Amino acid sequence: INRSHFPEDFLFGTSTSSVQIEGAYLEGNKKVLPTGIFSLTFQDGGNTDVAADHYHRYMEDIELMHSMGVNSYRFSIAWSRILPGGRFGEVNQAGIDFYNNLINELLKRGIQPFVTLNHFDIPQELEDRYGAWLSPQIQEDFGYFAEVCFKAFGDRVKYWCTFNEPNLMIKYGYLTGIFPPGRCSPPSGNCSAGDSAIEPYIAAHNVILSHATATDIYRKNYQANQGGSIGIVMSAYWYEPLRNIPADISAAERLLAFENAWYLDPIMFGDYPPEMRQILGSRLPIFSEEDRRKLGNKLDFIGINHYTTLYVQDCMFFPCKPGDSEGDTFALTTGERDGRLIGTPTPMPMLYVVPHGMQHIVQYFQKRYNNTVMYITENGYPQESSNLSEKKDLVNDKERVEYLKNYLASLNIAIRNGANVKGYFVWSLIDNFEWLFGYTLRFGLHYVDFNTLERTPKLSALWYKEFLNATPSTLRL
Ligand code: GCO
Repeated sequence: INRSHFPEDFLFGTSTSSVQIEGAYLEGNKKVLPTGIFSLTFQDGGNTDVAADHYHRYMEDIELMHSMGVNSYRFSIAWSRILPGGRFGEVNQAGIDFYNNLINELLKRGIQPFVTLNHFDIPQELEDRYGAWLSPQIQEDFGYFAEVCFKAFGDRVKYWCTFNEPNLMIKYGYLTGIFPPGRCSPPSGNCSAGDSAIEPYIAAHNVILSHATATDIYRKNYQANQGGSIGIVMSAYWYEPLRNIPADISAAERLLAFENAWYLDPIMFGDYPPEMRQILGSRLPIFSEEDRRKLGNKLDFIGINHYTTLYVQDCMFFPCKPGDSEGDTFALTTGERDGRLIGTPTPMPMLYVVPHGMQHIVQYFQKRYNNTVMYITENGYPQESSNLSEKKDLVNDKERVEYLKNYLASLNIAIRNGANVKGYFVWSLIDNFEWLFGYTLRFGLHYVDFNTLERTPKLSALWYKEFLNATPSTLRL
């Protein structure tokens, strides 16, 4: 499989996010990190103060992209670099300058910037002042931040993602409590905070309306002149029924609705999916008249972050152990049951190699959302890295090459079946800070030595270059 099997104007790129690569955490008038907790010390003693030092090495990183021959790059803008105080007032020129330089240098190499406005991080002040996503106040603040970015960068940026994986951000931040701000709600997690069990739904409600607010601003004031498009990125697993019985089949469908349609149905069709309302009743907020006017047909594309597939087991009709199901979904996921593995395990828990999941998740979105334009905004493979790991083994990442090849082949089938997919981004350009795993998992096409910060292409970077440089004529040779 290579580039020539995909449409000619297809975007091929790599993906990163600000917190995970930039470092320079207090430089350029930036305020202490995003919901501070992301600066916590992780198991290997790592934090995000330096990360991959991309803030100082972005020129070198652009060269890495250029030498692979990608035509686009997905990255995120740190809200706290642009508005360190989080609120109206001073726009931080140092932050604007950093992203301007990055964008200009990318364009000089023919690389299209594909920009995410929120990749989990927010200015701490918004959390301190009003509880961030729990307050409707954030809708206006997010709209303001988005507008500052459209104004400053929109003459050159043609692809905007409002949110990265809000489904995961809310689930981890407000349901299980393993991400900032660390709040949790029953039925998941052993928690005392947020015991109302409605916090995740309130926070998500505000995310959805924040997306709509930013999209309205873009469409009204910028899109006609700037000619770009705007969408949202979901963390999208594929799910397969564990047993071939109706209960498990509908559990898998229910879980997909709880994870994706939770956000995409209101944005596209104006209300939450019936599957959720049925279970949650009045715990699911209601959109007011005014909210409703903002919703419906509120995106130009869907971004899909896809890594893996899991089995799903019903817990509604065949109750699982208490606390076992995924939140309120009455569904239990697993990669392995009675010795039956869904795919090859990887060093990341619950990440199995199941290439055909790519085709299925894409076709699910194709069908449910009328074949709206889609981008695969992330797809990638983790390597374990301990103090004893050797660079020479880590750069020889054959498993990643196999993974990428097979997932791209599966994506290709979906496209041949009519799915309107227009681009694909590997997670990630370089090894970086992997949230809960710190620096112990590496997703990069390039190896980063976190002592010297030196970058080295892995086998997968060389493979991607070959994949991208193939033309029908080199193929025939
Ligand atoms: C995301 C992802 C990335 C991760 C990647 C590997 O939310 O977009 O969490 O930031 O690093 O998915 O887990």
